[in-house]
Amino acid sequence: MLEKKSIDSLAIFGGKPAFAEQLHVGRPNVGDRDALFRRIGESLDRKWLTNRGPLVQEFEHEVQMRLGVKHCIAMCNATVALEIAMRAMGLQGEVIIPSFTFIATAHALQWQEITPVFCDIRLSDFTIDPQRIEELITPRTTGIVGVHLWGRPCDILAIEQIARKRNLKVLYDAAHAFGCSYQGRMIGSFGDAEVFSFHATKFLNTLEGGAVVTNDDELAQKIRLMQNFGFGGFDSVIYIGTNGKMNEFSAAMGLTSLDAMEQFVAINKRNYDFYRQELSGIPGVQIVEYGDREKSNYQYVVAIVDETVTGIDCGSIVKVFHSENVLLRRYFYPGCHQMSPYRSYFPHAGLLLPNTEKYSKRVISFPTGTSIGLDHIAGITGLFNFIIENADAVKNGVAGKK
Ligand code: T4K
Repeated sequence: MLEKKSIDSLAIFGGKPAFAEQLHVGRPNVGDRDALFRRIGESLDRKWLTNRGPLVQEFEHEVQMRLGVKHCIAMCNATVALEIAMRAMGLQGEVIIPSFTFIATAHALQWQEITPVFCDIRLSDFTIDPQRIEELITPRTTGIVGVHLWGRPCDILAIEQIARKRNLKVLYDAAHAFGCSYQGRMIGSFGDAEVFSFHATKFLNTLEGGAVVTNDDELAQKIRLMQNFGFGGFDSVIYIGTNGKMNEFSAAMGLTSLDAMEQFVAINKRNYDFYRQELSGIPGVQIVEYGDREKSNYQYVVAIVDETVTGIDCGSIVKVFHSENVLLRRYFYPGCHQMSPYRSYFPHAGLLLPNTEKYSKRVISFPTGTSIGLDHIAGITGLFNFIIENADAVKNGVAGKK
């Protein structure tokens, strides 16, 4: 790690990058390789590679046990899991979602010609604002999709109260929230269903993968049929379906990741605490907090940077870091309503989303996970502090390079 002592030594202005190798936000957490290869070897010996093999069944069972939920239907990824869950729940017409999320939340609806109606976030936790939800309900509204952003649960109590009163379905996009809790209960058994992502970049990964979890027997049965072409038995299709199945290698990775889950949490927590310590007290910079009262996976270390105080915007900071081989990300900028096709469908959506508009510009995600050590974090936070201390010069320099 190369320390920066002058503006000229920044890589963007011709200096040597601070890190010889790239540091990523989403480096996969990998458990015990021998256990993984043993599981993969066994599945090759069995010659059973997909279509709900024994490893997928074991993985589903483990998830159910750990979360205290009746059904886990493992899927090929969370996007397909969202699509299938939405369809099985009978969502149609309009569905209310936050705009401050990954684009898959919106696409999963639009893919099925259901209109995503974008709702603003509240500033206490950057999740969907229940006070704004009711204003968006129309006779065409059939449901609400809450997102547990960065693994921090949205206001489940308030959302479910509204849903009950207005007879709406509730699905949670829990892509980030495996291993997190809400009021002492594990995320996974709230609403009509919840969806996890087990993508390589997630806290717990199955290479690609996802799951729908639910306590609703009928819904679970429908989802199982839908993920396997609607097959009810050999040569018998009893429902419209698609292919959303998880394969055995993914389940092998998932089981191996589950074995190491406590270690992953401990490393993420250590990293988060160190980032918080090193970045606390910088005017205009707020590290998103994970309280001690709930379980968390600490997979996202996020800073909110207020340019009006720091004097430098997130876009410029990210550019400087990328030159230094630190691939900071802006999860999630801009809001979905600013992306295609939504920005042409709803050109004025931003008027109803002042918090999303403002805060999506201010968000930066830092590298963490098992491949990031305290030395890396010392280097990253040192660089961050250097950039903020020299905000004007860095910002002007970056602007001059456009
Ligand atoms: N809902 C929410 C709220 C989500 O955040 C997501 C996914 C979904 C739904 C849908 O879940 P899936 O259908 O994917 O299961 C990444 C992930 O691809 C995506 O899963 C994730 N959210 C999103 C937050 O991040 P990108 O487009 O930013 O990925 P990419 O290719 O830029 O990679 C991110 C970083 O990770 C890079 O710096 C490279 C690094 N990386 C990536 C991979 C795949 C590695 O170091 N190793 C790897 O194997 O979306």
